[in-house]
Amino acid sequence: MFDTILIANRGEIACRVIRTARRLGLRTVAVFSEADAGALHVAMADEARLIGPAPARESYLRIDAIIDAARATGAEAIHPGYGFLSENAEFAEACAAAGIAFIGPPPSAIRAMGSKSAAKALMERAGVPLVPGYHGDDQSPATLRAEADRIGYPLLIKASAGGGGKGMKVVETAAGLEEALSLAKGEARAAFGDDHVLLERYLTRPRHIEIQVFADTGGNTVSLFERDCSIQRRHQKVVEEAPAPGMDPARREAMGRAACDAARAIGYVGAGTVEFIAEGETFAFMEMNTRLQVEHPVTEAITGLDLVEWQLRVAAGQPLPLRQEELRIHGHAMEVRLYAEDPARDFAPSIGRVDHLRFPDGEGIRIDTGIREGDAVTIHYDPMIAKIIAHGPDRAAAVARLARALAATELAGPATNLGLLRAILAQPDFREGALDTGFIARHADTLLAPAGPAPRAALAAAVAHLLLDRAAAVPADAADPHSPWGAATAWRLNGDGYQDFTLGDGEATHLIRAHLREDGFRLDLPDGPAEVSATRGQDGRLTLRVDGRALSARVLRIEDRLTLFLPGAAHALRVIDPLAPAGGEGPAAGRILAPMPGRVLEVLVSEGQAVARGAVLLVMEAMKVQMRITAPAEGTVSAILCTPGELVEDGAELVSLD
Ligand code: MV4
Repeated sequence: MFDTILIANRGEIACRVIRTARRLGLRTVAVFSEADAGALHVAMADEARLIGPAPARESYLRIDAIIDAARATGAEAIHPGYGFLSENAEFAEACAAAGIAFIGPPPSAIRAMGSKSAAKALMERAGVPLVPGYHGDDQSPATLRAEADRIGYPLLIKASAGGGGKGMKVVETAAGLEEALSLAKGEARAAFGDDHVLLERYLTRPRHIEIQVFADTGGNTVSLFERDCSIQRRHQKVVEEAPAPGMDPARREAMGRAACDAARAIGYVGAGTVEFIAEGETFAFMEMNTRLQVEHPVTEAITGLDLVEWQLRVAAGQPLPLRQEELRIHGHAMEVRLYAEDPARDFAPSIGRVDHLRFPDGEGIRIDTGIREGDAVTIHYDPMIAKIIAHGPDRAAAVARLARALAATELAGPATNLGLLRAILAQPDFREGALDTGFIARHADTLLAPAGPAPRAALAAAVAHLLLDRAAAVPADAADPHSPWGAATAWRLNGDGYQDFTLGDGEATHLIRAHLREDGFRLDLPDGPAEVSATRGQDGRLTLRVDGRALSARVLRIEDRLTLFLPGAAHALRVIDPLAPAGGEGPAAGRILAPMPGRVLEVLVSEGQAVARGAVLLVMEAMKVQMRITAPAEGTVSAILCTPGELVEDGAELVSLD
């Protein structure tokens, strides 16, 4: 086994690799960019080396800088994690040339899966099932037309060099073929510099089922069973689970065998994933990911294994610790990916400091994260904050544990997809295991519904928090803990009977009067009065009774913003000071600012133009996502302060409106 390994990655996967290496007694070296000097993976490693500025191209993708760091620290092996250089054959070769073990497959295996067409041809020869289609070199219009008519419609055109759904076009009927081909080829040329396409029969309600494989250098290859990753949004996985709902032993064995055949056909070594598309009884090879995947923890949960330990053993030349017949599935596991992205902005990445972060630690719950409270999510890297993984004796137990964990997760700072995750887990079809890749789009109206108005309990908790804060502002008498001033219950504060609070809730403003009572207070809430009592516990949580119902809540205040964590939901409110001067509310009025650093793509308005509320003013690109910047109110464009193509800082003024 190695003495020292370097982890050429960041975030949760770097932390996760370090944890196993540490358990096995290995010394760990982290690399980091200027943006990550204070990151968790740097703090966890035994040693850390700065490799360049924040942009990945200048740091985590710098092969030379990483090899230099390994040489300088005496690392004998490099774990690439996922993303970045993990599927880069040149990096694997550079490691070998430097006499450093690459903890991953041979470069030839990475290359074999690089082209979709070539991979399909290889898989066909290895007897791995494929979707009926055409993946030949002859790209002449006559051949593509003849092949398309042979395959039948609906048909799917894919870029040979593509991945992740880029350059895919569905053709419904023969009449649409030529136009779709020219669109697909144009996109493929622009995105990959290669306009080769392949044709496949289009499956309309497929499932994404993938097989985790492992191979050692001695020719042993095993399947660690399947994961179902059908719950995706725009080709981004959101929920992953193992085993796949409805999988029977015969099909599992057939898919496991096909995946091992695929791995053997390319001389695979290490951890890999063979992706299949499944519909009804059939399954077909899609692609192979030649790395450890984000969702590997669900496989670890059901097999009881540590896949990073297996990777290290295999890279050190050891045989696989178990044979196929020794591998078993224990219970069911499910993972969700918590992303910093904003549902109100079509899930564009959301950045900023994570002001508050609490994960539960219930039975069967695992949290993989590289972020601590106070850390920032930046534009430079993937916006995943954490993976939340639940394991239980069966699927219902795993879902229940995961739902409970999500209900107890508290995060304030960047916007997140936590509401979507909770909604998916509550969805009846999901609970029944009726999954396919169209699930989120089909249920968009319920899953992506905007947050409604704050419920009574949230308003009550907000007012209770503000009352208790005022009580706490009275100097406490440390020598007399039983002083009525220290017991922070509202009715002791003053004798004038009531206090008023103004809370903003989205567009609405609520004036809430709190009448002080012997044992709490009565609130005049928008939909009627409520009897409330509240105490604050050691951990800062409020224990409330609202209309006789007990509940626990946490209220977080940052300036005028209140975040309320109630069981299973968070609500955002604003504290409004009715005495503050009206109008000119802060810096935002009339000034349209860049919400994050990025590039201006297009300016859609001109000076002097009248715009309606919600009108698109310009389009920006940030974190690889296009975002439309809209008018917050009706007005007239008084100045355009940016130009298409310009790189702008976070908070830069883009347009001003009168
Ligand atoms: C397909 C398909 C339907 N029919 N191929 C999308 C990404 C790429 N890896 C494969 N993809 C698909 N290929 C045929 N012949 C539907 C998809 C697809 C998809 C696949 C897996 C997971 C999510 C998906 C979402 C949309 C489309």
